[in-house]
Amino acid sequence: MISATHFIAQAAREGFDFYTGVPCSFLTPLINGVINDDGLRYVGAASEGEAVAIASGAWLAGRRTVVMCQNSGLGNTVNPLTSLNAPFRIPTLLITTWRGEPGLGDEPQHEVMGRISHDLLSLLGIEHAPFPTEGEAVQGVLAAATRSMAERSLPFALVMKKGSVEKVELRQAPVRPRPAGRRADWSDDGSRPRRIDVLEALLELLDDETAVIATTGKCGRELFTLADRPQHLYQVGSMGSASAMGLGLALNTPRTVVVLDGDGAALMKMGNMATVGANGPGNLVHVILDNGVHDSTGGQATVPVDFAAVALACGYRSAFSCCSVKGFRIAFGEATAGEKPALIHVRILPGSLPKLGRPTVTPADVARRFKAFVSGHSAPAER
Ligand SMILES: Cc1ncc(C[n+]2csc(CCOP(=O)(O)OP(=O)(O)O)c2C)c(N)n1
Repeated sequence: MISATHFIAQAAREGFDFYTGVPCSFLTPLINGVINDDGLRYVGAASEGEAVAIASGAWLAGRRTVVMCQNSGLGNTVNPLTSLNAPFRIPTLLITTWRGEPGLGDEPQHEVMGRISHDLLSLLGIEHAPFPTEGEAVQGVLAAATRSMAERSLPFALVMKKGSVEKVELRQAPVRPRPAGRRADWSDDGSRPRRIDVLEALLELLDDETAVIATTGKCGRELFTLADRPQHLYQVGSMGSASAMGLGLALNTPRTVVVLDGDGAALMKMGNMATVGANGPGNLVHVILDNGVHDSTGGQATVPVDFAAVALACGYRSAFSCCSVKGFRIAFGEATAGEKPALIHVRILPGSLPKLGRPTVTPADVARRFKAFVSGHSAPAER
């Protein structure tokens, strides 16, 4: 058995300073140790996939990240690990437990995942090693993980057996609901804009210092077609992860972060909004471009939701509704000048440009260009 403080201190020596995840009883002492540590930030996520995206956003801001989860949550990480971390080459230290280890006599719901966890990690192309169970082994294991992450620029996993870490009592401040945020409705009789009209208006309104993360599908493709700049990140995959990545970034940079989401994507990972609201980054503007359909895949209907109401219920400090370019301009001005996190729900028309480009810069290059922009350096800084 090792102590959580020893692991955390050794990890800090390797530069790991940002933790996120979803608990597991095997992980309890380590998570408690991280939460108890005033020098560390732990972001509790609603799902393990969200945690992976939050960590990716934090990495873009120059942090070294750790994602902690139960192996039954590995399934929830598969989408961002394969379509975000892999193409964008974003590393993270993934600490996953080994519930259902054969011979352990664990609960039936862990049996299958217990049998396949290591194979699943290998299939995902993620190098992995056992989580250390002796104090003397910690430094070497972390050094090997760091080396692999630096060489491959991909996640590395440590698989934790039951009883690896000594018990730690949790000291945690209660999470209190936030006071009600402000709502403004700038819906008018103007004709509904197309997504490209809103993006054009946004590009006029944006300053050169703001970081923009665009959701998967035609949103990012339209943004790229209008303008390709280091301050843009086109999240070509990981549907639903834009706001989580935006959160991880916003918590670690003074820059304003604008997340461009789709209604389908926002619905897919609506738990993200609860995490955004609770963590309350004062520099995040979350824009949901709501065309009522999955436009990028042929226009299949989504379900109607009052996203401004959801945002306020989740603790966003302000939320705006609009359905015209004029309304969007007012809402964006108020959102950037006012209390954040802010959400702008823009109702738009389905449809896209007939000739739409796709980002020609590789995701890995987009990520490094964006990371350099966020850090304020022109040359990419690899960590
Ligand atoms: C996990 C996952 N499921 C499905 C898809 C396929 N897909 C790509 S874009 C998209 C629609 C996104 O809808 P929305 O967020 O509303 O944006 P819109 O296309 O309307 O701009 C879908 C379903 C995907 N990329 N990833």
